[in-house]
Amino acid sequence: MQPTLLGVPYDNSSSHLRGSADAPPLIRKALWCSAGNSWCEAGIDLRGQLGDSGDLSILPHAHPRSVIESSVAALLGQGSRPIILGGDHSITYPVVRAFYRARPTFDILHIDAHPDLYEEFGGDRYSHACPFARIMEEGLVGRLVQVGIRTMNGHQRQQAERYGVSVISMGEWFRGTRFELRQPVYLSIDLDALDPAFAPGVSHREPGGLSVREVIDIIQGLAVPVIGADIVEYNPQQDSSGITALVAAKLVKEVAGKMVSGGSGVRG
Ligand SMILES: [Mn+2]
Repeated sequence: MQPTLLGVPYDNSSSHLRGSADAPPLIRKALWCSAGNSWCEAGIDLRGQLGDSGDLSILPHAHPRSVIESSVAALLGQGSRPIILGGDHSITYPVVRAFYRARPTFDILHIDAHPDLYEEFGGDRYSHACPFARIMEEGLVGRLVQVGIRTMNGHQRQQAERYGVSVISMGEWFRGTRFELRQPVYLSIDLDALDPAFAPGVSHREPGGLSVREVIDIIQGLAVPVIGADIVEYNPQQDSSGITALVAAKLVKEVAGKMVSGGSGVRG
C-alpha cells in the first residue's frame, strides 16, 4: 500500500493564529528541495514510492469536515496509506472517521504539546483543541496514546480519564518509552510537540518539548504497522527561516519510510 500525500489547506478551526492553511505546498517544496535528497533513513528512495493526491479544494459553501472525510475515504478505497499535511489539528477528526469506516480496528499515537481533549473550546466542539474528544466519544479507535504533552489542565485531565486516554507527559517520557500499541496505528503529529527551538513555525509555541531526533526515533521505533498519518499545525507565518517546513518534510520522509519498510521497530 503506497504512502500518499494529501494536503488539507484548512485553518478555520484555529483558536489563536491562522496560517496553517498555507502549509501543504511549503512542506512539499521542502520535501523535494535540492538541498537534500529523497531517501529516508531506512534506505528507501521515496521518489516513485510516495504518491501525491495534491491539496483538497474546500469551497466556501462546502462543509469542510465532509469534504475531508470523503476525500480520505476515497484514498483509502484506492488502497493508499494517506499522509495528511495540515492544516490545523481539527482535521484529524474527519480523517480518523474515514479510517474508521474503512477499517474499524486501530490505535492512535498522538504526538503533541497539547492533549486536544476539550469538550468544546470557544463555543466550538470542532475546534482544533477538541478533535480527540470527538474521536473518543464516538469510539473510533482502540487505544489513544498521547506523548509530548506539557499543557494538561484540570478539565482535560478529567476528559483523559473519562475516555481512558493513555497520556505520557513530557516529564514522564524518556527515550525508549514503550507505548503499548497492539494494533496497527494511525500517527497524528502536531509540530508543536517539538520544542520551539527546533520547530518555531507553529501557532502555539510551547517550550520544553521533543527534539527532531526524538520524534524520528519514536517513528522508527514503532513495532506496529503505520496505516496513516497526519502532520499538522505548521504555520509558515511563524517560520521566518523556513526550518519548520524542513522539519515537517523530514518527518514526512520518516513516516513514509516506516510505512514502506513495515513494522520492524522495537517499541510497541
Ligand atoms: Mn498542539
